[in-house]
Formats: sequence, structure tokens, C-alpha cells
Amino acid sequence: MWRAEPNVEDLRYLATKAGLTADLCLTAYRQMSLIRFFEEAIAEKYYVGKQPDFNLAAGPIRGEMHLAVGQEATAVGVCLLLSDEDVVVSTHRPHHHAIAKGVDLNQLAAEIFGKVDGLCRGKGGHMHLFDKANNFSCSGIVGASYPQAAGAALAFKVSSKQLVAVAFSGEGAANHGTFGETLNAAALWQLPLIIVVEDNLYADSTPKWAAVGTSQQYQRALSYAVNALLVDGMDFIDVYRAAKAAVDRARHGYGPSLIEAVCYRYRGHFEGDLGEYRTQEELELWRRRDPITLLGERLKKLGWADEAALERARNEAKAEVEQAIAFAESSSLPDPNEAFAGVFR
Ligand SMILES: Cc1ncc(C[n+]2csc(CCOP(=O)(O)OP(=O)(O)O)c2C)c(N)n1
Ligand SMILES: [Mg+2]
Repeated sequence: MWRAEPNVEDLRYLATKAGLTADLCLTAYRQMSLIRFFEEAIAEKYYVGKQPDFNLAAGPIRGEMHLAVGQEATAVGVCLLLSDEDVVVSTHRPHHHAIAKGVDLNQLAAEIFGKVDGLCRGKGGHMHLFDKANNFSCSGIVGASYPQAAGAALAFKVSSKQLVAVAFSGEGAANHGTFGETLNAAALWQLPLIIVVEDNLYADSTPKWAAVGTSQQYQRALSYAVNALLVDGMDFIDVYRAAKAAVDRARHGYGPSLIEAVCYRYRGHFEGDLGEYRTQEELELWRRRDPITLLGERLKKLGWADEAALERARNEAKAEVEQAIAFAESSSLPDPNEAFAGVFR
């Protein structure tokens, strides 16, 4: 999947042809840094009070935690092309998508901490984030993002709105029946739907080679007559280029696309995962193509940003994260009397 690094002229050509500018790339760098710092801060808080027995119910953040450190380029490369009104449906690993879609960082942090100022007043937690203002949602049900986003895409189509719906998923989710069913309906009805499969090579501890007959999901999409693109998910420019083409098609009536982005998660499937199913060498190999470092280096090579500008972007992102974590920590737990308000019974 990895290509040789393009020379600077080719890089400039590819980036500008996709509509990228120095400003947009710097925004992407800042967003990706924001996601990285946010998730690292959440990881640090998550372990408070959980050691030595790893008690899931202890500490300021309770329950399971799935982080996407390493996968920032896919979220930002796609969501930079979306408006507030476009819909994003995410997964059990949702923070990078939420931040890239513009979900308020304070409300996101507070929800993860189970606090009353959270997106769902603390009832959803990290896997169930709903934000009407930004048309963002997610759920812990693997494979659920496809039909949900297709529903939104169908609504956009019948109401003749030039909006798109994006379903993010992992590569493991693409083994669910919902994947094929959604691809078929989306092709048949030419829905403005974009499925983004983040192929991080593992579904929990199962490597994809042990679970799937074909190594690439995009081949499955082609067989349903859905436009399909395979990209390097560690490369922001490659993701953006493909996403721009897919979003343009969808907005202008040319139907659905699937983008398969090959990427890697540096942390465990969940926090507490010992990761015995993969080697340290593999992890190190992927870290060498870190998406944030790669974009930073390219910006310098293109003359689009210098180290001082990158550092400023990182510092701004860090300050924003610190402020959001402090907001979440100082927010109150919900009143127990609210437990049954706003839920199905
Ligand atoms: C319907 C359903 N089946 C099983 C699970 C348990 N489960 C949670 S995450 C996961 C693996 C998902 O892998 P993938 O789609 O590749 O996403 P990744 O975790 O790699 O981001 C599984 C099996 C679930 N949450 N929902
Ligand atoms: Mg996976």
C-alpha cells in the first residue's frame, strides 16, 4: 500500500489539484494534532484509579475506551470537506471523527467523563455521542453506521438537498451483512453516501487475513457497482484527494463511493488490551509513517509552513485540550433523578 514518497513537484501538483492550499493543510495539521492530544489526555485520565486490578468501573472515566491514535488523517481528510449539515455516522472508536466533524470539545470531553454538560448529559459515554448541531452520531454496534448513514443519504436525495452522508467503519465491520445490504441499496438508489472503511488491519485481536477471503474491501464495493478508492490512510493528502472526488460525485448526483483507507492504531483495541496479537516491530514500522509527522514534513518541504508555524498549531491544540479536560472535570455528575429522562423505556 505504501508508495514511495513523491518528489516535491509531484506533491505540489497532487495537493493543489485536489484543491489543497497552505491554509487548509495547516488547518488539517492543527486538527490532527488536536485529536492526538485529546486522545492522549483521555488515555492518561482513563487509567487514574484503575490500577493495579484494571477495574473498569473505577476512576473518573468509567467503562470501555477505544482510541484512534494513529488514525487521525482519515477523519480529518474526509471531514474537512463536509458542512455542519452533512451527516457523519461513526463507530465504537468515534473521537477522531467527532472532533473532525466539529463537535464541541468541551461537550465531548464532558460526555466521556459522564458529566451533565456532556453531549448527552452524561448518559451516552464515549461510544454513544449524539450531536444534532453537527449532525454527528455513533454507536457501539459494529456495522450499524452503514444503514444509518444510508437513511440520511436517502432523506437528502428525496428532498433534493445537495448534502452527503458519511459512514465510517473499521474493516472488521465490513464483514457484517449490513455492509453488503447498504452497498446494494446505495448503488440501486444512487444515494449521496460515502462509506469510509478505516482498515487498521485488526478487528479487536483478529487480523484481517484470518477473517476475510479478500484482502481489500474496495473490491467488494466494486462488485456492487459502487465507485471505490483505495488510499493510504496515514497520508492526509491522499485521503483528502479521494474524499474530494467522492464528495463531489455524491453532491452532484453521481451516487455512492467507498473509500478504503489503510491505517493503523497505535494503542490497543481497547485501553487495557495487552496487544499480544501483534509485534513491537510492526508497531514501530507504522509509527515511522505517523500521519501528523508526515504532513508536517511535507508542509515544510512545500514551503507552506515552517517549524514555528507547526509549533504554534500544536501549542494552540494542546491549550484547547487542556481547557476541555478541565471543563469536563469541573462539570457535575448528572442528578440521579434524571436517570430515566430522555431515554427509551
Ligand atoms: C454487532 C457487534 N458485534 C460485535 C461487537 C464487539 N466488537 C466491538 S469492536 C469489534 C471489532 C471491530 O473491528 P473493526 O470494525 O475493524 O474496527 P476497529 O476496532 O478496528 O476500529 C467487535 C467485534 C459489537 N460491538 N457489535
Ligand atoms: Mg479494524
